[in-house]
Amino acid sequence: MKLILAIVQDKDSNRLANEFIDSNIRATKLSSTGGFLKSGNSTFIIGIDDNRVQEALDLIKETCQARKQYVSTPVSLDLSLDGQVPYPVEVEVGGATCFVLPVDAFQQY
Ligand code: 2BA
Repeated sequence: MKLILAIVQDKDSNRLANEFIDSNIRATKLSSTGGFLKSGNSTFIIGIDDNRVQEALDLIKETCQARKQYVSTPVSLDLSLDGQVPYPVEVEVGGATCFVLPVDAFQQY
């Protein structure tokens, strides 16, 4: 058995949860926050048999799309001005960031 941790954008999370139900893939959805953008995203915990890992990853890949986002970053002006002005920087947020971990034991009570 493996544990997949999949961090996806909130916009894709409901559709992905429904795809998991349709495919009989058990998952838990957590609300999470990206460390860089500090905005909400969703993390799925998926416990799955080894022989279905690729199926789950394919489903995530098909369902989640990359999008561009703008983040307002204070930038120091290298001029006589002392202040900082917010400067919009384009960031491409990936469709999904996935980790696949081994599972030592799985028990349900
Ligand atoms: P955030 O940390 O909010 O990052 C959003 C996007 O900002 C990233 O998209 C990346 O394009 C950009 N970014 C992140 N850190 C950066 C930096 N130090 N400098 C410049 N740009 C930066 P993704 O890479 O697709 O990541 C989407 C979300 O997945 C992340 O949201 C974070 O919540 C999670 N994530 C990505 N890599 C991770 C990792 N190695 N470990 C844990 N979580 C990760």
